Amino acid sequence: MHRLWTLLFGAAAVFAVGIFFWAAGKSGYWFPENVSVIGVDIDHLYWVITWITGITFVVVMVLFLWFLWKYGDERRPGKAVFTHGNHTLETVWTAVPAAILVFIAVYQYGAWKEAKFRSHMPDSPLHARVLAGQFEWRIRYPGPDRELYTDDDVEQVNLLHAWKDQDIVLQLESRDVLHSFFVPAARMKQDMVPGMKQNMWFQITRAGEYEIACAELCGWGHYKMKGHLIVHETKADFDRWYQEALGRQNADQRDPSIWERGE
Ligand SMILES: [Cu+2]
Repeated sequence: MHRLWTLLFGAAAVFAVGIFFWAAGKSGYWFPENVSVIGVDIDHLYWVITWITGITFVVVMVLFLWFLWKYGDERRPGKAVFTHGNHTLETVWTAVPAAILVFIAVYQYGAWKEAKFRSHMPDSPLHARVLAGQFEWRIRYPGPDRELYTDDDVEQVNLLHAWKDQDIVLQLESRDVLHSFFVPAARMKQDMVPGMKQNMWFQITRAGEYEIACAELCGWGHYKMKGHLIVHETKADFDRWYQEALGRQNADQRDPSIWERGE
């Protein structure tokens, strides 16, 4: 009977590992293709850590199942022997994970510095301010004068426009609870804390439309807190879009009927 359980446990572990490899090889089940400069390093780190934890998982599971199998035999003669630890073994299994953690800490330092250190923030003008709130992203562009809250600002909900190969520098703020600004295709994520201004920066290498998701459970509507990052081919394309959006916004604001609609 015990051995049947061992087989069942073993089957669950093999199944989990199998699913992992199956999903990893299937597009749409894993991360979207990386389209950012920093994403190359992040993906590399992701796989280094996945291999370390994966190998550890397999070794631990094999040992675990082997012990279950060996000592699960009811016909084993004699009494069970209890032991009270082994100093050498304990030292080894504390030192090895500690060494691995120190290795990861040192190894990831370069990528973390590029992605998050304020001293590595590109020296480019602010692209947009992102104000998170339950349950939307309000995105405000400073416009050609590069100043927020002036007449040439454009404000949109859930749409972040930019252009290819641009240093996109964002200012992130939350007006209510914790949110997290996540662009999976760029491998960038930043928590947003009410009362704090955070910066985020990245560069997209391919024009297209990418998902922006909230990665912090922020309330009942968390699931629908989704935006789109639209990357134009050139800055000229972006500027064309900007002028059009600005014109439309100003026309709407001048149109008095907008205030009467539906009221
Ligand atoms: Cu949220």
